[in-house]
Amino acid sequence: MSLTKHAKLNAWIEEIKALTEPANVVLCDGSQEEYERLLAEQVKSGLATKLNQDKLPGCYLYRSDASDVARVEDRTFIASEKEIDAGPTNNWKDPNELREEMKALYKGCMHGRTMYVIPFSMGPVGSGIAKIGVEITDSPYVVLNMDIMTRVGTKVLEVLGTDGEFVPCLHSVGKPLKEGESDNGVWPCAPIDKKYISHFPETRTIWSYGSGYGGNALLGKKCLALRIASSIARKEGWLAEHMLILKLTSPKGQVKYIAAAFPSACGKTNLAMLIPTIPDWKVETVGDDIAWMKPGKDGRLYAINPESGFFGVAPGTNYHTNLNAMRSIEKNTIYTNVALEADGTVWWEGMDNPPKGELIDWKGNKWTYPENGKSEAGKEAAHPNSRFTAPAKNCPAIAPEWEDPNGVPIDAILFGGRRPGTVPLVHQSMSWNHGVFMGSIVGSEITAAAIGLKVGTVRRDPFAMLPFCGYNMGDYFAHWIQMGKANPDKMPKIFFVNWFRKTKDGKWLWPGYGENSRVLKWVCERCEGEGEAVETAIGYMPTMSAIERPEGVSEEDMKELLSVDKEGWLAELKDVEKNHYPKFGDHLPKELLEQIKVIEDRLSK
Ligand code: O2Y
Ligand code: MN
Repeated sequence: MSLTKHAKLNAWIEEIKALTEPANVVLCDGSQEEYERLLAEQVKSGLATKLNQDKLPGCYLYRSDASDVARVEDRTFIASEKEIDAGPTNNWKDPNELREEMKALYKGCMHGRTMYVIPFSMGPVGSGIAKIGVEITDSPYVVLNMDIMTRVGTKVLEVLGTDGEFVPCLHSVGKPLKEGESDNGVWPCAPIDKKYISHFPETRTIWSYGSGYGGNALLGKKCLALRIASSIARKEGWLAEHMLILKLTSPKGQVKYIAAAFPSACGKTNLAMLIPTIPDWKVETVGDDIAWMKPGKDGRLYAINPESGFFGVAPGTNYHTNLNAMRSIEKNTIYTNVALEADGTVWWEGMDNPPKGELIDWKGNKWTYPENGKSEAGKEAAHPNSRFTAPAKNCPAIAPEWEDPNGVPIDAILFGGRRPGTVPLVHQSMSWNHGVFMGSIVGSEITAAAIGLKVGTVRRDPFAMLPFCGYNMGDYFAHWIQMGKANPDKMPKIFFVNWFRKTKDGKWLWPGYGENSRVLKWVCERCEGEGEAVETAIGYMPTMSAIERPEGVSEEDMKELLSVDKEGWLAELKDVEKNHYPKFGDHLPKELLEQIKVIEDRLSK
């Protein structure tokens, strides 16, 4: 009997069933009963641990295989028909060859397992901005996490109707079970050279094999909401971005919405949940990772958070760095690869207090807190990429309109990175194209020679989209430029922020965290046509009195934070011109090269 009313979906389910040969097939309804039943099965099988239900109600812990702990960029492919359409920054494979290669792996890969069919919506169900996906997976962990991170179930099928569009997302852990075999409490996955995270932009399909972890397996997130959606957005005239969304309310009650893109390790989740230090300002969260922004009838960009949960990094999260995240993960949360306390609570490096006693680390071994309080690299109790999956509605600062199907109108876009030198605390672009230039040069300075780059050089991550752009990044820049053409006056203002500026002797110049609200206040004022600013060679910058100094920041510090480092910028522009832009060849829009010239000229005056 057919599982749904949608003929194409039914045919796809049958095709995958015949290919992967599961023991049985379940259509997920997204109900609480289904979620709890699955969790109970997972605890029974030894794959999940029920945490202390008095202290962490509804919370569970998973430990993954040691080889399956993060996104695998080397094994992530954009299989466009033409190689040039994947561009210089993606791994390309011929789609037909890749399909054959993967079909051989998928053949019989679900033996002994249940094949789950998960209809999900990225964005509020039925929203004009939302997209529907269907993930077929043999991983109950994926079903549970998708339940938190996306809107799953019957309502999605109703919107899909008999012929609605959906993105087929196929996933298998790549570990078929022999007759009578079970996982025996061990996280199933395939070896690294058998892992594939594949995207077929022309057919809008996703095939993932061999990993059960995070972005490799929860296919709504990076695969659909960024790689496939960015390619769709280019064709349809909107933007699918790796951006948080914030709502700010001034003491006068004026509301501004800000989207912001930062490379990893720049405190994106902390900014998304910031608690302001400036009196009577309110900051609320709309999203912490992804923004889909579409022009509305009035020409403004309206953004939705396509997700419904947070998949955040645990280490470093504490009541000081991110109170709202800590509150969000006190209930109904799935923890992955954090350490377990004897009382059934969790611990990770960078928590507020040392552990209460001996722990079980993320590998399942006994672990004792080192006397100097510092975990040795590679011997942490919690894996550095350990995660929490928590419902967004748990967040005390979630904005009431975070599920508005129409989205929220974006007033400002921020770009940023970890830049100890050159880049000031904040500067505002002079035009849309100047803002696109800012996005295109985003990056963080290399602090350890771990990745084969020289310490002190900038590792560029344009728009924080390097691993997530589903097509040629030169064309992506051009798409951004194009987006500014229809209604230039209605587009968000663009800013570049840098919370990570240091003195020459290595002292932080800016305290960051809640104090960043001072910079956000200036951004809001600029959007109102207010906020004292001076025009400089690199853009508009706040005057010395425009941003009130936080405690501990001297006038000298502030001067340095708000100065234009002429030599540094000239070197930056040279680096962009010589080492960054040439990668994009003739797909690089001329408007970006023009920006280099214009800024160079202004600096040389
Ligand atoms: O390691 C993973 O699989 C997750 S990566 C991730 C998760 C949440 C938000 N952002 C990211 C990212 O890599 O940008
Ligand atoms: Mn992210």
